[in-house]
Amino acid sequence: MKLVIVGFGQCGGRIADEFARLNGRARGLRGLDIITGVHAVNTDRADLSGLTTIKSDYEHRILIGNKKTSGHGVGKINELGAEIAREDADKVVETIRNSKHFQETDAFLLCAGAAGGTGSGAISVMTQQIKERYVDKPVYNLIVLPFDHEESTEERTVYNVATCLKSSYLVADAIFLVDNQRYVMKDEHLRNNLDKINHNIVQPFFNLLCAGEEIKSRYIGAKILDAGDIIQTLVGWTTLGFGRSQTSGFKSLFTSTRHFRVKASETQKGTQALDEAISGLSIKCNPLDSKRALYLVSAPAKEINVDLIKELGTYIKNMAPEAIIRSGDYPREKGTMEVTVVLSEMSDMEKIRNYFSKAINLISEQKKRQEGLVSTQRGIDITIKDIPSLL
Ligand SMILES: Nc1nc2c(ncn2[C@@H]2O[C@H](COP(=O)(O)OP(=O)(O)OP(=O)(O)O)[C@@H](O)[C@H]2O)c(=O)[nH]1
Ligand SMILES: [Mg+2]
Repeated sequence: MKLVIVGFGQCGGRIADEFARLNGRARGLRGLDIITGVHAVNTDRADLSGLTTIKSDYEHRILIGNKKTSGHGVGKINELGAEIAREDADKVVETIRNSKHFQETDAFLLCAGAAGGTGSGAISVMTQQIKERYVDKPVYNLIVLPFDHEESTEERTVYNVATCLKSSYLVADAIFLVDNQRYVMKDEHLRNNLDKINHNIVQPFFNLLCAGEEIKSRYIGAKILDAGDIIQTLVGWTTLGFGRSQTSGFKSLFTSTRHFRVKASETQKGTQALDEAISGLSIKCNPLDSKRALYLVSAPAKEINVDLIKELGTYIKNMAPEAIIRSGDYPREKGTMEVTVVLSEMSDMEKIRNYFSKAINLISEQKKRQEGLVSTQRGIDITIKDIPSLL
C-alpha cells in the first residue's frame, strides 16, 4: 500500500519526517516504495526548519498563514489553525497533487498533535478539502494525544483535543489514535523521548505497507495482505500495535524443523509477539469494542505454518469476537517474528469519551465565568459614575 503523508504543525511534521525515514528503510532494505510523497505543513517557519528528512524545498515544507502569523505559529489557538488551513487549502492540495508519483497513491494519511494549535485546527479542515477533491481515495488521520501533564498545566489542551477529535471524526475515513502517555519512557530527555516515541508510532506501518508491495515471489505470503484488506479494515476510531520475538537460535536444539517441539516453539513465539502488540496498542482500549481487525505475521518463510496462523486467528477472535478479521503472512524477516495488529471501528474508547465530557464541563464553566465577568463590569460601571473625572 502506498500513502501520501502530510504532517500538520510541529508534531505532525515530525511524525511525517519519521515516515520519510520509514520509506528510506523500505527502499534500502527491501527495494520497495511505500510512500509517494511526504509533506510538512506549518504556520511556524522554525518548526519546518527543524525537520531533517523531508525535502527542504517549498513544495515539501509548506508554510501557511504567513500573513497572519508572520511564520510564528498560532500559539495553541486551534480555531486560528483551522481558519488559516481553510484559506491556504488550495495551495496545499495543489502542491500534493504535483508530486511525481502521486498517481500511485492508495490513500492519504494526515498527521497532527491534537493539543496544539496549527495541527489540531488544520487536520480536519484539510481532510475535508482533500476528500472533496479525491473522492476515490480514503483519507486517514493519525492524531497524537497529549501527555497527562499537559492537561493539568495548559488550559487549552482539553478543549483543543476535543474539538480536533470531533471534527476529524466527522470527515476522516479512519483515525489512528496515538496516546503520547503510553510511550513515555522515564529518565530520558524529552527531545530524545519524542524521537523515540515518533519512531515507535511509525514502526507498525512498515510491514503493513510493505507486504502488499512485494514483487519477488519468495517474499509473497500464502495470504497476501494488500491495500484492499487494509482499506476494508480501517473505519472510524482505530488503534494499532506491533510486537516482535526472536526466532534465531531456538531451533538449533533440534535437527529437524519437523520436530514437534520446533513447531510448538514457533507458535509460542507468534503468540508472544501478538501479546506484545496488544499490550502496546497505541491507545488503551477494550478489544471487545472493535468491529474490524487485522493482523500480519512477518517471519522467515519456514517459520510461518498453518498452526501458527490458526493460533493467532483464534487469539484475536476470542479477544474481539464481534470483529471481522483479516490477516496475512509476510515471509520476509530473518531471525525475528513480528506481528502487526490493527483494531478498528471501535465503538467505545474511555479516554476519548472522557475528553468530550471534560470539554463540555469546561465550556459550561467558561460560560459561567464570562457571565460573572459581565456582572462585575456592570458593578464597576455602576460605582464609577459618582467619581469625579480629571479629564
Ligand atoms: N509524539 C509526539 N508528540 C509531539 C511532538 N511534538 C509535539 N508533540 C505533542 O503535540 C502537542 C503540541 O502540538 P504541536 O504540534 O507542538 O502544536 P502545533 O500544531 O505546532 O501548533 P502551534 O505551535 O500552537 O501553532 C503536545 O501534546 C505535544 O506533546 C512530537 O514530535 N512527537
Ligand atoms: Mg508549533
